[in-house]
Amino acid sequence: EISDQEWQRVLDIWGQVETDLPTHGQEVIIRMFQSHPETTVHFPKFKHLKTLDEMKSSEELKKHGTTVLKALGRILKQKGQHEAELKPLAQSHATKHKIPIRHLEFISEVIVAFFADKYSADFGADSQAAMRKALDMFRNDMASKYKEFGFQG
Ligand code: HNN
Repeated sequence: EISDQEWQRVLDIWGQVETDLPTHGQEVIIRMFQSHPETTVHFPKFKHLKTLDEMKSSEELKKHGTTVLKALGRILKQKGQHEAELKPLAQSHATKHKIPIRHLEFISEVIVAFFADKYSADFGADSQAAMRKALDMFRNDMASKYKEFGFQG
């Protein structure tokens, strides 16, 4: 169960993230690629990006990061009532992209660590814990949907 206060903490920090989705999105994707290189296999279109500088200068990577954070923000704003937002995403990630739940966990870790670095004053222990709960819920619900689509994740 996620309390109103916890959702408030999640959406407060999200408000800061939304002031610049492309920069935040870029950083999340780059941190994920660097800390979990196995996630790059899902992205043939980024295979040519070898160095950190190349990743940083890729407009395509930035665009994808924006897409991911936009989708995540839409979900978080539902405060758990996210069936309509989640279903199509679970379908494409299960049946088309075949993204293991483990990889969803990687990005969750990256998001919490990055926000904690960047917003140390406004994203303290309670906010981090709230964000973790929200991302756990997202991932659990993705996992159940995956099973409905016949993907074990
Ligand atoms: O559903 C779709 O296929 C639309 C594109 C999309 C969206 C809205 C993708 C997406 C693609 C297709 C990219 C393209 O066609 O340009 C791929 C290959 N994702 C992946 C792969 C991996 C992946 Mn994700 N996504 N995504 C979204 C939206 C949101 C979204 N995706 C995620 C993770 C962790 C991974 C593994 C590396 C991911 C998350 C967490 C989210 C936020 C809800």
